Amino acid sequence: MTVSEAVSGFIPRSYWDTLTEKFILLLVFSAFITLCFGAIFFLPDSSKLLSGVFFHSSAVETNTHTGPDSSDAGSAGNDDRLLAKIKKDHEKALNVPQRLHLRRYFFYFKTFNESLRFVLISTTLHTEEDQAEKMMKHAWDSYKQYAWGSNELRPVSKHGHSSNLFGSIKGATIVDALDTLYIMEMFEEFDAATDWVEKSLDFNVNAEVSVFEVNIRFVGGLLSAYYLSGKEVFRRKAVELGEKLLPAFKTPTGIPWALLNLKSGIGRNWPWASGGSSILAEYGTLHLEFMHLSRLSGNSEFAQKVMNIRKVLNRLEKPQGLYPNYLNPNSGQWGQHHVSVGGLGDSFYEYLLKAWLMSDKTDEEGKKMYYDALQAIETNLMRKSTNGLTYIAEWKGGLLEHKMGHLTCFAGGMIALGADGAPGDKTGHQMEQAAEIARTCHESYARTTLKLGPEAFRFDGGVEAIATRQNEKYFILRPEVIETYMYMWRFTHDPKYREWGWEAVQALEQHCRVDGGYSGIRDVYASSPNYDDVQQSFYLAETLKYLYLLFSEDDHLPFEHWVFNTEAHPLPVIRKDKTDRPNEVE
Ligand code: DMJ
Repeated sequence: MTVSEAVSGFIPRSYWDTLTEKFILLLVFSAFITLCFGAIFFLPDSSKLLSGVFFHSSAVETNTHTGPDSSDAGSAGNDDRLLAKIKKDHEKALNVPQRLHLRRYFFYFKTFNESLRFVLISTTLHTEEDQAEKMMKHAWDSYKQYAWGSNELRPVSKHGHSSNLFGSIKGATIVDALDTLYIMEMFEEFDAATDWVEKSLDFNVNAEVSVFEVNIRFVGGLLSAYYLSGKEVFRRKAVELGEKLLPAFKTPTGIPWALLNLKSGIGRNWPWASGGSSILAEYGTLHLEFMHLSRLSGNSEFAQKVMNIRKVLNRLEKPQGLYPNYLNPNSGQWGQHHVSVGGLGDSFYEYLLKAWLMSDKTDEEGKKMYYDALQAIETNLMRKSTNGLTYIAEWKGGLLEHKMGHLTCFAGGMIALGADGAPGDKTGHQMEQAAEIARTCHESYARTTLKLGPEAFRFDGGVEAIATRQNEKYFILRPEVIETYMYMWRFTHDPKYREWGWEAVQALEQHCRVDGGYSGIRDVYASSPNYDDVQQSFYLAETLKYLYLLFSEDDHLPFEHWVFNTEAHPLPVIRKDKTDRPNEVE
């Protein structure tokens, strides 16, 4: 006999039934209350969950020290200084809109800054990441010591070097390196560079410059420096230079000249370019910077100029859907039918894809042009060697030249970056293509004596991924292969990409590092390096930055918020929602 049975004998049945019901109800109710409290105390913090979905943790959050060295007082002090520095930079920028009276102003740094979703200070510093920073320090210090103010450094003879691409504009290395210094938290060096820009960077020169080179290195470098630091001088200089480039578009079609005298505004094309043509990779690599110039100046002319280039291209018949490298700016007709994803063509394709990504995926025209072009490239230019190496050949009037340039190796990263948006279920296919190209480019390094890639390698005459011509055996510190490793690492996390990047670091240290900086080499198949004595500005802008990012956390300049211009200068995605003003073209 149970207790309830015993008790029930003294109490009327109906009363007992009512009591049981009430008891059960009470039990259910208290269980419910316990559950609710449990949910409040034990479920994960919902605000953190939301911030994971909508925002990346801010620099401030990551440095409240969840990282491995949170107990390290020295490091905490460092972080505090860095945070104070970043805050100061950003605060200065908050005054920007009030100071501008000249034009209608589209861009609000404060709003932009509040919506910044990238981490400026990583929580962990890998040895490899550290190594990239040490290399940057050596390259920068050497430039500063021997060539300060010149465009580039001659690291062996230890003096300045100037190529005629920049006319008599000076300081290409300083402007190209600004954002790398900032990203690597080399703030003392960044401040020295800023000071030089403020006092000495001068575009009032009576000299002819390459519109493309000046745009990707100077305009791109200044824009990134502005978006990272918020310093007004960079915005002002970028817009000033952009305005000086506008006369290049004074042609019957609006397709710009390759060369422009910044004082007279007179333009012309390279004398060697087919029938006076402009070059696809040059006029096609202005879009990202010019859209940002319109946004930062309120002057829609920049955007109109680059949108017009699209119009001209879209009116033209394309052989097999391909874009020839030469286009006459007077007649609007194609020149010689030479198609390449390397030199003369490369960054045109890159900018179609990135224009779409940078527009917060609203630029449907750019998107369509990119995926259509990539399909035509796959059909007509992409081939597999006898031993299974995928490469992108060059196309000359329907005939293939089975050669791939170091420059073409950027395509692995580009295809990976675009794979996610590929139409018709092609994402997996494009990721495979990207991985195959990365493997081929790695082979082009692995098959040399010095373990650095040649300028161009061939797939004919019984060779695969090897340079056969003496004038294609040089290596000038180019970034494209490392760039592709960086994209592939971010998208796949396959450790081989970091291993390959590390191989490149070792080869650079062993064969290109000299007492006065880093030098290119003339023959990667020779048993020891013969230096060309030039430290290219893109070595600091691109090669070392991509190496650093390859070994950084993924939330360091995440791709969903930043797009890299072709010189590796990060530009923010222009948001279509109200958190930021769109790049309206009137
Ligand atoms: C860089 O200036 C840019 O990446 C450009 O698009 C191509 N060449 C160099 C680096 O190799």
